[in-house]
Amino acid sequence: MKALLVIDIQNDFLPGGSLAVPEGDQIIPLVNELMPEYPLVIATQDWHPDNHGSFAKNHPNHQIGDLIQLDGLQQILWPTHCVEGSSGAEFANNLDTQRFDHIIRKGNDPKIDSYSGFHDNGHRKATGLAKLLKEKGVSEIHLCGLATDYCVKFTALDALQEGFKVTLIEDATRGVNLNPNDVSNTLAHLKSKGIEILNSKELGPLLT
Ligand code: VGL
Ligand code: ZN
Repeated sequence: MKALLVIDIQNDFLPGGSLAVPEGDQIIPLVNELMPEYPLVIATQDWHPDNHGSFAKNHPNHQIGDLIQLDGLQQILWPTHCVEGSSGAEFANNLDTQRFDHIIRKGNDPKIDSYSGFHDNGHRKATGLAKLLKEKGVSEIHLCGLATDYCVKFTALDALQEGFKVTLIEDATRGVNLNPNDVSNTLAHLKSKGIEILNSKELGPLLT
């Protein structure tokens, strides 16, 4: 059975948000079209306490974009985003959230970031997503959402490691591109690991 994972389509990652992904809003109509095609749809939500260690403002001697060590792991410092309960953390208002069967929140621990929907960045704690997918009999995961070069990437790699067949729907994702080639390098890396990169138009016959 297939499942669609909808990664972090939240206001702060859309144009106008605090960590805006260029064109992040443009994937929403397509994601709304795709969701009804899957027997199981799971959304992730980046969900940080205000004192989260990935926020530049919580490190007075550092700026956005700096690399620091956070509890033993390398961490990029981000603008404050997706603070639990804030409007920036809410799903995009034109996203059809009624189609979600489950929501997985991640990034709650102030001492560690969590790009993947499966584990924190140190693989210290699981979110429960792998267990849920296995209990439902899922063998194949299709991915869409934000951002290609962070949360979508690490969710895809963890999904592969958990033994799922993984497909990324390229036109239903957008990336941050802190460096100009980050998205294209990410897609090449994922492909080299065995993740299929498809356009939504190529999915048709696969969605049965
Ligand atoms: C994300 C940076 C920080 C993402 C989340 O959803 O890709 N990126 N937190
Ligand atoms: Zn975050």
